[in-house]
Amino acid sequence: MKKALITGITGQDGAYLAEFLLKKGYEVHGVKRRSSLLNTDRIDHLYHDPHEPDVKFRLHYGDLTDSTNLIRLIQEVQPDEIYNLAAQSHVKVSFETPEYTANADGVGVLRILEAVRLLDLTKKTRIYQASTSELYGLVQAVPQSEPTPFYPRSPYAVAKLYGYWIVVNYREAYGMYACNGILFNHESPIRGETFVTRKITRAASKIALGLQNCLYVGNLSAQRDWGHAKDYVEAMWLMLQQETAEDFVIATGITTTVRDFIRMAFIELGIEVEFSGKDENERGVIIDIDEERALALGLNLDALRFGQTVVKVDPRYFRATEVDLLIGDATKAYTKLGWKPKYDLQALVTDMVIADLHLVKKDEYLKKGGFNTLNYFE
Ligand code: NDP
Ligand code: GDR
Repeated sequence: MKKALITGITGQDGAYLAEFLLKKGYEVHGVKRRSSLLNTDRIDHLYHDPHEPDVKFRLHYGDLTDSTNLIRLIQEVQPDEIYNLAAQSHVKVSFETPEYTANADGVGVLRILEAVRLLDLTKKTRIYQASTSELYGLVQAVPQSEPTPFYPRSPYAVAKLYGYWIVVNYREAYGMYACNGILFNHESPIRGETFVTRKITRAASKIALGLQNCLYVGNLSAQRDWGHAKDYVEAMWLMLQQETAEDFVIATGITTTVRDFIRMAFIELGIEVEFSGKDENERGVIIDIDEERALALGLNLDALRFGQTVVKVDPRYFRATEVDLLIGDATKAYTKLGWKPKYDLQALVTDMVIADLHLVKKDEYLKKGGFNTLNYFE
């Protein structure tokens, strides 16, 4: 039975990858940071009491900023495969925490590579590094593929640039099986709530139920190549099953503006939104409501009206330096890995909106029954 060690297990990709590898028969070890509250919601369905027999999924405390911890964990687990998914992964937040981001997202990668080398596991342990389309940053050429030059545009991307190159260097210097997945944006119903897609699908659901008035966003014209995280974790695994380690772009090849993603999310709920105005004054207004669809979804029609402003721009969400356009060319992955995404953008939007609508309704139902919060301070 193969053993995998996943850093970032509590994140979106960590959860989907753990589920994927467990289905493949792996023993999965996840690295989790200590936090004052449990933050294992995404992986609770995979967890079993470690006292039960034959437990295939185990969690360990750890942190990418702590080398001795990583050395001990890797020694203990002796993994066949390490998936380094842990990172301070929010681009905007990286402008506020640049040093920490460099430590975790850049030097953290080195710590893993060094641990494997020091423990003499270079021939046994294969390493996947979560690299990113943010490396392309300021557009040099489109679509972006493996040979496209990098031009990072945030402390996050610069840290990931170090991670990318240190993986290449250790592969060349020590013959390690280490590779970079240059993954374009991938989303899902368990995407972090502050990334733009999830922020949109949650807000659209709340607005449709009359629980929120308006969605405030930043740059509506940014274009992203959005795929589904479920498809992308399969590509990570495929990269570690090849004869030789190589780096791969993973993308859908379709790019969409934030504005169009918003339109699609509202349309899913039977609400048509039209945008007008420019830059900071741009806004999205309801121009049509498909009442049949809205009623079928249990929306609050009384709370929705034509002409209602449901999207506004708030410059606080602008970035000091922006990545305007990402569109990936994953031909190498199609040919060499035999990878192809199963979800298109429409299927992704539907999956996210329906899941969020359900979640918001559930929260509201619990709130009405007085069950959704425990008020410790009353
Ligand atoms: P998430 O933000 O959902 O998850 C990040 C994970 O890393 C969380 O489990 C988090 O733990 C953990 N983490 C953060 N800092 C540390 C640290 N210092 N030590 C240990 N663990 C830490 O990200 P995603 O799942 O979306 O992304 C996974 C990886 O892929 C990241 O490296 C990201 O940069 C990269 N990536 C993501 C893309 C995407 O579109 N999703 C595209 C390309 C690359 P906690 O729960 O405690 O915060
Ligand atoms: P990104 O994702 O920066 O591409 O990084 P995010 O969803 O945060 O932003 C995408 C684009 O939308 C614009 N935007 C907003 N973004 C957020 N978060 N909130 C807003 O209100 C908003 N309004 C407009 C942004 O400016 C940007 O252009 C993600 C992360 O998962 C990284 O870890 C990963 O490496 C890359 O994707 C590929």
